[in-house]
Amino acid sequence: MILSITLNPSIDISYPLEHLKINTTNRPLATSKTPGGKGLNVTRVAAQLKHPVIATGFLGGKLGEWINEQLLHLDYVTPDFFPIAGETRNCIAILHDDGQQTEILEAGPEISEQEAQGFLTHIEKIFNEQSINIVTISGSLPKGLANDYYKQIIQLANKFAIPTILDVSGKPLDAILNGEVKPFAIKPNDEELCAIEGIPSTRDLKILKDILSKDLYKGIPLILVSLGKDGAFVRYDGQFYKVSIPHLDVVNPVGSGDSTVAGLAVATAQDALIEAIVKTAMTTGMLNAMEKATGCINPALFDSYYEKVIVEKL
Ligand code: TA6
Repeated sequence: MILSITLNPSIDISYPLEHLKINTTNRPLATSKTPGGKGLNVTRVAAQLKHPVIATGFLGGKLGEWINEQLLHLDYVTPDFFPIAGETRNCIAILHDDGQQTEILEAGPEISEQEAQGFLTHIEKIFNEQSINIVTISGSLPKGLANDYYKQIIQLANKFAIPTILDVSGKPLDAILNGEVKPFAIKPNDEELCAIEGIPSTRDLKILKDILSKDLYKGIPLILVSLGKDGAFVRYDGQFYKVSIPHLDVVNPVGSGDSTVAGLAVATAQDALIEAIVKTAMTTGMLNAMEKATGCINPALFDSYYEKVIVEKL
């Protein structure tokens, strides 16, 4: 069983537009609204692989109720959110001009000290009562939570010997890299990794290898750096891997990183070997990019794309 943690969920609104016009009115021909925030995309894709998931995090207000309601209808998903006084947010993705993607992400509600503490007790209860074999932690920290809040969650999971996959960026990721408490895996993309280093984004494997060899990345067994159409670069137990993927006709790349995390989580929960873990993760990421909906895959295509992922030891 996966426990997916989304501290700042959202209703993801997608507006496809042929052309985005600035400083005037745009009228999308279609609109889709889905429960989102990175962790809920992880949840949906893991469930599409028929892997049971408990989805948790903070939910509040009418938008929170809508998300909970939607999740209740999904097979393999059990929502178990911690209620808050604030209102859950909306996030907008505008897909326009031949594959461009402009996102408007609300900050979300403010979490009180009491709610922050309450949530830690809530997940401790889940760890005690459910048989969780992996935890995914994804997305931005809502206002009111300290940058080391993810550390507290990982510490709790570590106490129960449950591995964690952390997919966050910016200061919360810095806090983990510079701290003593480590997750099992992280999944930065090239931009996020290079931002930590303060260098322009690069996909040069030699440079990426030098970065991941630094002390800052010690203590994290699995690091998967996603490189978009160029596949991924992986470090697992001190060994480096280059991962190549086939050419894709990309329909909507939003949520592909989250879908990669879903694949990582499912294969890790199934005790797969590293090559299979990486292939599963890349396959779910690719399948998401080929769907219109965010955080969604077509499981019927899984095997054929899985075969096309090449993992080479370096
Ligand atoms: O990765 C895409 C996405 O998950 C959208 O679905 C949207 O909800 C957003 O990212 C949220 O990101 P955040 O880091 O703010 O949680």
